[in-house]
Amino acid sequence: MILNKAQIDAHNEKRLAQHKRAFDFVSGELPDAEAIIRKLVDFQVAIPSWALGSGGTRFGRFSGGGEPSTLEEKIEDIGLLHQLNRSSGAVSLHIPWDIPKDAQAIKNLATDFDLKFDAMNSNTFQDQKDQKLSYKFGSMQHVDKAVRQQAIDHNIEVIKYGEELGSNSLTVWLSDGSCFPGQLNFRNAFNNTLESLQAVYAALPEDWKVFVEYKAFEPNFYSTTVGDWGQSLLYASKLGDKAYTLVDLGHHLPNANIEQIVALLLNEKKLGGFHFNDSKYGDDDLTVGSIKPYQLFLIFKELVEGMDARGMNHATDLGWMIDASHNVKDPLEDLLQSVEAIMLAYAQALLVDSKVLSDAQLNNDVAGAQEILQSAYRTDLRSLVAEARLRSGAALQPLQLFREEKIRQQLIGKRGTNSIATGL
Ligand code: LRH
Ligand code: MN
Ligand code: MN
Repeated sequence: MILNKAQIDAHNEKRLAQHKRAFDFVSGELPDAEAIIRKLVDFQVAIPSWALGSGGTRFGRFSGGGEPSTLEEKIEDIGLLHQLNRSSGAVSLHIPWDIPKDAQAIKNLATDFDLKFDAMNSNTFQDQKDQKLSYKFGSMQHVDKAVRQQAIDHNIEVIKYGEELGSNSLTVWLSDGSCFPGQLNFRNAFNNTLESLQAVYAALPEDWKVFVEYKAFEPNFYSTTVGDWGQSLLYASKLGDKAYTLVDLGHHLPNANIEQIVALLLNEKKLGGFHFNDSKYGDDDLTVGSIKPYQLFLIFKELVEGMDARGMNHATDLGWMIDASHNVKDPLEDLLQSVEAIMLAYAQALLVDSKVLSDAQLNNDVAGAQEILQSAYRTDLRSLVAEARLRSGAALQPLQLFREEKIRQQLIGKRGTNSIATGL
């Protein structure tokens, strides 16, 4: 392991007095800081295996060096993140980018780092080297039944890998759609996709869930066959109780009210999982909270309220995953920032007094309702999130420790400057 407990302790020791001052100041003003901290300690966000290398754009890719080139190295990187913040205790794998050659060995390695396997992701949006039929014109929607069957078989294979690793959910994102009017019969595309998903659903183990991820556009630019939450909800409803919608924050048309979508999906018992990221224009996959942190808070406010209304466990009843990666930052620093942004938004949402807000709503007190939300959002809860980390044995300032210990330089020393992570 690159990092040991003594290094974390030494880092925390140096910052303890300053942290205590900030923490005492904030927590003294809160009605129940301890309840928030307990929830923060439990909350874990899965790290996607495909975010550990520099994500390229279609114009270029600039590796920072020391990228993990095997599944083992990816798990080591996620283990490192989890040591630093104790909030990244799960991995989300993408097949075939991360085929486990020896599933038991991979499982053991993950257990050594205290990591679980969250949703497995299938991939029918690229053609692989030895693949028989092409997905150029779609996979589950395809006019040729043989292509649809190939996509079904692939998803069933992904479930098998997931079972070996101890995962219990499958995320299906399809790039299926069309680029030009007339290219596709929408109804046939929908019905073919539904039939294919039904075949995958039939192969789902008893205790598994399937998440149907939607996306408005890209790579298809005229229509997408699972293009929005309405379409995803249709598929999920027709499939059955084990099928849910997955919300990826970057997959909406501009200005979509994602918090309202989340509230309604929860209300319908059909919200299954999340892909966190941020964006300014499209599916930019930028660091969570880097562009629209208030939106992130509003989404968490709906999540907390909706889950509480249904007596759900925040930490375990939805699949929480990051889906972000790009060109210019160190991927591990980027992921530390994303997790921090998620924890902060969650903490702020926990601070909202739902009873007081509900009273304001019942009285049509619009200004009052806004005050309640914004005063939670503007409370600086960074020291609470840090306190949760401290109590779980993580670093008070994970990113600083990553830099102090020159972890990227160590990874480059071990893996070289040209190692390339599989993924986007
Ligand atoms: C599609 C997507 C989907 C994929 C991932 C690599 O844009 O969000 O979740 O699996 O990116
Ligand atoms: Mn996604
Ligand atoms: Mn995406």
